[in-house]
Amino acid sequence: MRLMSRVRLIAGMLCLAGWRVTAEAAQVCDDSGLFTLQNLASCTDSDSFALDNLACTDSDVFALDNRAVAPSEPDKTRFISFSVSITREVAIRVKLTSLHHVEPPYTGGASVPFTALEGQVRWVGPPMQYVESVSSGVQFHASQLQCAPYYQDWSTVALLHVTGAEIVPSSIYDVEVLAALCQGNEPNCTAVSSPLQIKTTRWGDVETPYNPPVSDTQPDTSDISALVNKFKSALGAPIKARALLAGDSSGAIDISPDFNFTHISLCADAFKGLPYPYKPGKCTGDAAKACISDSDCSNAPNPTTGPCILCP
Ligand SMILES: [Ca+2]
Repeated sequence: MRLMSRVRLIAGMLCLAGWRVTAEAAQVCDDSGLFTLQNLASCTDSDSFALDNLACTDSDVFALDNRAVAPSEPDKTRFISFSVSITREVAIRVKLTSLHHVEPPYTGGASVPFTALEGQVRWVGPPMQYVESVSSGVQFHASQLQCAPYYQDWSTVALLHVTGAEIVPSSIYDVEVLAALCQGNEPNCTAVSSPLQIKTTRWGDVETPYNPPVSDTQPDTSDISALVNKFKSALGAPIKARALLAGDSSGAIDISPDFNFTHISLCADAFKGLPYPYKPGKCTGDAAKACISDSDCSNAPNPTTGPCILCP
């Protein structure tokens, strides 16, 4: 039996067993392609396993990797964390699915969802190595989100923490991996993994219990205590990716400096019910003006600065 015939037979059997198979994915490679099934035994409901999780490389290796993007639990308030196991160049796309829908609402101010920016996509930028503190020297990898697609082999980065002005509390992100052949044609490319959904916790919610999954108001005093421990570099203190809260005017975090009291102060404000203090977008007519909705950019006295966007 020819290779692709066997592939189609396997796909058909899996389809009968309940897995999804998409027609467009089957057309990505020709008969000369190699087809591999990876990690079939290790998937769970949370792993976004799907048979349309197919990517074709320039070398015609037709691979199915159901663990292309694996989440790190539990989630964080200003970072999303995952690993990418594919050992070839791919780009990581982050769709801003739901931004800042705070439930229950903040008690000390308005809870405004950033709906104008929902549906936009960002890309994970080059991973950089950072330290938890100068004294500890414990290293980790993190990336900032950026507007342009960026391709590399990410498999050497065991766990990647991603932040940016767009990674905000009480939000939902869909993370996808794009094969190298998508370069220059990302919007129409079909060599894309299934999305992995990652949620952020409430503003200032850096320690268990987290919301979500709990539904009560977070943060509580244990979150503040955890950040005090981080400031003291105490054993068991949260990692930077969980503890860093403060950013620039749009909320973008500078990962490099040692953890400082600003983050504890913001957590204390959040404990008091104060809203998330940053606006992640910018007005097209004034890149320096932060916004969360078009009205932020179009209102008087400057009616020509809209709309509100994240990327040019
Ligand atoms: Ca908490």
